[in-house]
Amino acid sequence: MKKKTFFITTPIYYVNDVPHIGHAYTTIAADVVARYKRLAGYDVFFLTGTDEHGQKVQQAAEKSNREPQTHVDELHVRFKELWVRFNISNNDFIRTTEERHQKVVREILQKLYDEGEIYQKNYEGWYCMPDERFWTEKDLKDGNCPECGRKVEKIHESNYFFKMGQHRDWLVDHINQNENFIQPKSRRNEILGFLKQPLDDLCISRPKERLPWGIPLPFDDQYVTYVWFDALINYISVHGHLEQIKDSGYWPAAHQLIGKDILTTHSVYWATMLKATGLPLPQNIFAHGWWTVNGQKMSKSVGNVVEPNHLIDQFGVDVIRYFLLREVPFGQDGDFSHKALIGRINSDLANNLGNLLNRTLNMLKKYFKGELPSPDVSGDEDSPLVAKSAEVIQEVDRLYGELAYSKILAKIWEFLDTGNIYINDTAPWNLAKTDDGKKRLATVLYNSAEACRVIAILIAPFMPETAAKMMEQLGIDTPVEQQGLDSIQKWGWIKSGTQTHQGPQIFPRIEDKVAEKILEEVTIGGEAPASKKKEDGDEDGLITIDDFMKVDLRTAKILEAEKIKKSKKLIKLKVDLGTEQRQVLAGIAEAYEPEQLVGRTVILVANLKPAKLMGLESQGMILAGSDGETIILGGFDGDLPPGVRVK
Ligand code: ME8
Repeated sequence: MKKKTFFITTPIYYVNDVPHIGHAYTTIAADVVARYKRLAGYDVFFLTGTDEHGQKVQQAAEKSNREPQTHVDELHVRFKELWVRFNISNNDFIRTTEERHQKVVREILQKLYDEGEIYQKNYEGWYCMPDERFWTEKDLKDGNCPECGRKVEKIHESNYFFKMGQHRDWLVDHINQNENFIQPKSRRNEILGFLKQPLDDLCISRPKERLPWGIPLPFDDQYVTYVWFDALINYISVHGHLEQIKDSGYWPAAHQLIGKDILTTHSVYWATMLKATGLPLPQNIFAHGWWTVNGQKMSKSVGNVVEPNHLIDQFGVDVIRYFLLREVPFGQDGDFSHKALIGRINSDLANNLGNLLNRTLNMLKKYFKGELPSPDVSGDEDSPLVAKSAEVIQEVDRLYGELAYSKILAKIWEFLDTGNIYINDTAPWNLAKTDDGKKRLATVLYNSAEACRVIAILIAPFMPETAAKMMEQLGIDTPVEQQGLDSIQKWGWIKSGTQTHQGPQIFPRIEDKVAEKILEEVTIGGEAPASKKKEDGDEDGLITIDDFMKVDLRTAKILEAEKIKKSKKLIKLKVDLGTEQRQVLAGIAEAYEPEQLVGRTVILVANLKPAKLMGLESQGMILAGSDGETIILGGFDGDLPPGVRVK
């Protein structure tokens, strides 16, 4: 029988961006569903990729003296590599500069042009250069771009327009009739609110003289295609020519996952483009929430962009995959903090998950030399365990329909608790004391091992490496993918006689001291210094003199210095800035004694937002150099009064 198909997508990310946890979030979320549906027997197509045209790419390429194509060929790899590290199981990776994509964009443009859905007109209006978007006077917010708040420019241009406005009533009906088309509900209402206003036609061209880096319009080579019109088509160009899309079996998509920032382009531009092209709309567009870091917006200028490679190095892939989807209900905004991450590792992963597997394997080793016994003697405690398994499996399946990741994990953890309670209630250590008890013990440990296997299958979409490790320790050679969801529909798949091997703890606890150290480091060093990016999003890492001058560096004289009791690294300083005194916490306690510091003149970042470290406010940061071992304060080889600007 032909398998049912299932197509799921992420946005295609701007190739200029350095991938961060926001991008990873959407991609991991899509990956989890793709993996689950494969386990359920679907023929899954999971697509991600990069958005490679447009002004920002052109400008960045110019700055680095390269052809745009060379530039994007190099940059897109950062996304590909990160997805490999995150075990993302995408079936394809589309790039908008590929010919397979461009030809479908041209095909659609030509079709819409021939059918009168695209027309040319003179346009006068406001243009936001960074966002590459046109706005009308009424759209502007305080005279600036309503989307990003930056300055707009008045533009007079002849351009091509897609007759988007005529589709408004139809689109409103479609949204009303298809409850799942836009999720969550709050976002759906937002779009319905937006569609109460008249809908403008969409400018889909940019004159080549202003912006050559794009797909030329097939009917006028003086223009290139607007980057969004080009990019959205990736979701279907991956399936081939227009005629092939319907036959591919993968369109319409089951889910298109996006962040809330790009909801309008997907639920309005994309929907009307599809309608005009004669293709069905995706079944679901899910706009998830926004991640902040320690309560702050992730920003290149603040330098708090969380760099996923760094997190993977420190905590492992599965921990990050788990945390991102467990911590925040999908659809709501979330805050990333190392503290919350460590909390989840210790409570959910080390205590609950690790504990059930360890206890089970430990007792199998102790009482049965690691060999799984036959379950011959059933008892009162068995049926609640088996019943809970069935309930959880069913509920998890239902929750996948809602993309309720956090609830899915909570549900799986309910079963974990049931497993741990089962062991407590049956008390295998007591059963082991008598011959009769030993027969019952065999059943209890068989069931515990089967519970571990069911859990491994259920968590596999979220934590594929962990699931594989669990299977290995349980002595099961059949890969999770081959066992599939079918294998957990009926209790008792695992075979008696299987030789289990207790291995190292799959999630060791992060001890308090280690946790404290990690937290201290991230507070002092910023969440991920390596990921600092320029405000304008360029990847060359160079800043202008104006950027540099934004940092207000001043000479500061240390008046007082004192160690902070609970911290190995921090020293509390009182510094004189000439016009005022400040309290500054510096991570230099391992290198300097307080008495060595008093009287020195150091360099202070005077316009840094105050931060709280160990409950104390730090009103600035002093500069020091470190090779990882030695820390040496920056200073001057002569005397300067406090408060002098350093540049
Ligand atoms: O918009 N929190 O690409 P993009 C959560 N190329 N998700 C975040 C996030 C955050 N702080 N930051 C980014 C584009 N994302 C276009 C898309 S699609 C045809 C074209 C995720 O690189 C989220 O999925 O700016 C968001 O929608 C996407 O990255 C934006 O990626």
